[in-house]
Amino acid sequence: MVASLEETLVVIKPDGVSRNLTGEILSRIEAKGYQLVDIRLIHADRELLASHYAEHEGKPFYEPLIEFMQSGPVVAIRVSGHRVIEGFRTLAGTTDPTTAAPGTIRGDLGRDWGLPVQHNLVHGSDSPETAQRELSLWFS
Ligand code: IDP
Ligand code: MG
Repeated sequence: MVASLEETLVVIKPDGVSRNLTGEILSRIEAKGYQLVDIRLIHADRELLASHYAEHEGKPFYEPLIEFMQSGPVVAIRVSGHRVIEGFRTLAGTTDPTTAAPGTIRGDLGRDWGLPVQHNLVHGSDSPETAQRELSLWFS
């Protein structure tokens, strides 16, 4: 029996788009073998971001995060593949780009800029439940 296909939400954050890394990031997802199912360039509003990042409300980086995510366009992508949720988070690397492993998107392309929120290029859903919720928010 073959495990069922999975979908995840990837968002290329404003730093990735403004640094012209959209193609590089899409290319890593494609080269890994995942399918791009849908893609949108969006200027996200506060309502969408507050819902997307609800779990972080009250944390010290919450307001800077919401402002950063509104600072320019982002690219939202619906990506599919077996174990793609876990697989994309492995491609992305850990949250802090300074210590993210070389070979990952954050480790190769990101760095610390001394700001209250980490500019780490990409978001990826972290569980099947989160992926469903986030995909319906960004692709409704
Ligand atoms: P993730 O994106 O690796 O899943 P989360 O913990 O969900 O990380 O945090 C959401 C985003 O908030 C991160 O990608 C990063 O931009 C920012 N962030 C998280 N933790 C910190 C922190 O301790 N300092 C600054 N920014 C943070
Ligand atoms: Mg997260």
